[in-house]
Parts: sequence; C-alpha cells; structure tokens
Amino acid sequence: MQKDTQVFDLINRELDRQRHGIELIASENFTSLQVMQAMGTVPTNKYAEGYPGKRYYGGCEIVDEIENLAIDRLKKVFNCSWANVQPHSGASANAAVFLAVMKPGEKFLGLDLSMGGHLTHGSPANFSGKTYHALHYGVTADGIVDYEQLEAKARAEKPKMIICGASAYSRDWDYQRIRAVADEIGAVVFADIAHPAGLIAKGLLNDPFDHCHIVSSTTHKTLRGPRGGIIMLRHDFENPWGYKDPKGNPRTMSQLLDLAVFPGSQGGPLEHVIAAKAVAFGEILEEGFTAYGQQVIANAQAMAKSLVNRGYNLISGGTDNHLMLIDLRNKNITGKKAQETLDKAHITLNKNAVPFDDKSPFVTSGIRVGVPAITTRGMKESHMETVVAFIDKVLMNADDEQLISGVKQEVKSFMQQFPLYPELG
Ligand code: DSN
Repeated sequence: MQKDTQVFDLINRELDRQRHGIELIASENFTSLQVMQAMGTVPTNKYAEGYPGKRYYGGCEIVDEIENLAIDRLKKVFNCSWANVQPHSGASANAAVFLAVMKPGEKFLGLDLSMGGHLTHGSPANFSGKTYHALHYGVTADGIVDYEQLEAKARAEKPKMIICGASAYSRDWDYQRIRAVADEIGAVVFADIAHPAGLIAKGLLNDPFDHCHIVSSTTHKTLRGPRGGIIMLRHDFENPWGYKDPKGNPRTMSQLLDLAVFPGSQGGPLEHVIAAKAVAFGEILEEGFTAYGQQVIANAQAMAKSLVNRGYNLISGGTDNHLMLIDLRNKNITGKKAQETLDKAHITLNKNAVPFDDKSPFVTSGIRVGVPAITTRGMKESHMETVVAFIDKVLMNADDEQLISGVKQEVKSFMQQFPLYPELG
C-alpha cells in the first residue's frame, strides 16, 4: 500500500509546529513517546463493549488484561478503590457522572464558566445546562472561589450535586468546606480535577478524594497521558436515592457509574487509548513524576512573579498550581488580539474571560497561561523570565509585524535547546 503522504505530511508539519513553538495552553502537554506508540497499536481493531470479564464480544481476553492493568495502576496513582478508564474524554466522563447521579431537571451547583468553570459544569450551551437545572457560584473580587456564596446557594436551593473544579482557576480548593455544606443538605460532591490532576497525584495540592464522593479527570493535561477521561471513587457507597437494579437490589455508586459510561453514554471502549493510559499511569507512579510536578509549580510561580514585575494583573495575584489568568485591561489589548498576535510569534495560549469581564467570550479581557507543556520540554524557573520577555515584547508591539516576525525567529532558536521527540527524526 502507498503511504498516505497527504496525511503524514500534515502530521509532520504539526510536529514541526510543536517543536518550534512555546506551548502555553494550560490544558496541553507532551506525552512520552511510549504513550504515543501505545496509541498507534492493534487494540484499535478490537470491539470490547462491556467491562473486563463481562464483554459482549469474543476475543477480549487480552484487552481485558490491558484494561485491568490501566485500572490497577490508576487506583494506585490516586489511592482509589474503584476506577473506570473508558471515558473517551473529560466531557464524556462528566456526562456519565451526571447520568449516574442526576435525573433531567434536577438541580446542581457548579463554578460559573465566566468565572473559570467548565462547559460541562452547567453552561447553557452544553448538555449539562440543557438537561439539568444548573446553578452557579463564582469568585470574589479577589479572584478566589466565593465559598460563602456557594454555601448560601447550596442551603437555599438544595442541589443534588455540587461540582468543584475549574478550567481557568489558579488556586487550590477547600474540598473539606464544600463537603461540609453538602453533608448539611444531602448533596453529592463531584470534583472535576482535569486540570491539576497530575499535581494532586503527587500530593502537591489538596487531596479531593477523601472529601468528594466522585472524582473525574482528563488524562492528557497535567497527567501527561493520551487524550481521554477517567472516573474514580476512593470509597464506594450505596446510592442515597434508592436507585435499584432489575432484581430490586440497591446499586452502589460504582455500579451506577459503570452503567452510565457503558451502555449509558458510550459504546465500544478505545482499548488502544486505554493501553496508552496504562503506560501514562505507569509513568506517573515513577519517582521522576514528583520532580516534574514540583517543577511545574516552581515554573508557574516564577512566571507569575515575572509577569507581575512587568505590570501584568494576575487574577487572585498569583498561582498555586500550573496556570495563571491574566487580566489585560491595564495593557490595552483584548484577549483575542493577544492570542492572535502571540500565535504569529509561535507562542500559543488562549484568550479567556476574566471574572466580571465586560467583553464577550469571543473577545475577552484576558489570557490563560499554563506551564505543564514547557516544563515537559525541560524549562526551569530561569527560562520563565525569557518566555515572559517574549510575551511582553509581542503584546506591547502588537501591530508591529516586523518585530513580531523577529520574535518568532528568536522563539524558534530558543526552543532548539528543548528537543521534542528527537527519536522521530
Ligand atoms: N478545553 C479544556 C481546557 O482548555 O481547559 C477544558 O476542557
């Protein structure tokens, strides 16, 4: 068969783009070569609806072993008693949690998207906001989760589920406080740790598992695995709403979640991706991943300091994790223009609404900056000043095409010290 040069040329161009640029999208990372190699393998050919030992197809004995290995490793990573590794993405994982816990129209409480939350935490454009009754809490003027507002809404509205977790929030969470109010009203606490999961895995941030009934994550952000989702329970429990199986036995939360993933919301699992998840979980269990997580936090703090020194306004004033949110209003540039201009210099990040933003989500007043990917490339605290200097130069000269083209060349030569996938030639 002839090689499909059309597709592989595009893939090689994307490899070049990744090699030459400074990747600051907070939700992105670079997997190991082994993780990628596992993804491009023969389990992609296999149908395996169901779960290990309980499949709807023959020939599943080896993919059963793959999936069990991924589950066992993930349980070790987060010290959990149960895990489901089949969700195709974080959004799919969250859809399954909703399906397991909520009936259409029931109330839940999550962080507002415009305050750093996620689409699946109740955006009107998403299944979560369309199917269920979404209520929101926000952040205070200081940019910290408004726990008092969360508690007041929880007591007044009595939602069935409270979601904690965010996609643009630079501070740690007080899971214990959220659990306390949830216990008062009989709500389930669901933590979506997609962003900081890799830091939580190594004990570098507060542990949600003892306080949150259900935890979901993606596997491709700070966990540095393939694109995908996971759901975990440290402690299984009998559902408090009396949901029963066809024989009239009460269902446990793990049973409800398994059913909600398959057959509830997905068909055949992607066993090649599950194999890659297993490889990534193995890497996280290694000693070196702790140093990676510590370096992520050190780099984020160095970058935050450098930005503040140059007069940038960081929401909440800094960061505890891998990202920061910058309000650009004092710099007279919108988030949209900043993203587009930085892109021209091979510095990739995303525009982001800041809390109490006066601009539309398509324009925004802010940008989100994350360091997991550049930390994987090998950058240390001392490199953050250089990266911030590039950003500042571009944003302060956003209409100077020639200068931006010069920065692009400087970025390309700077990135040569941080090789990416040299084995790929
Ligand atoms: N798209 C992800 C992010 O960038 O945070 C969330 O799903």
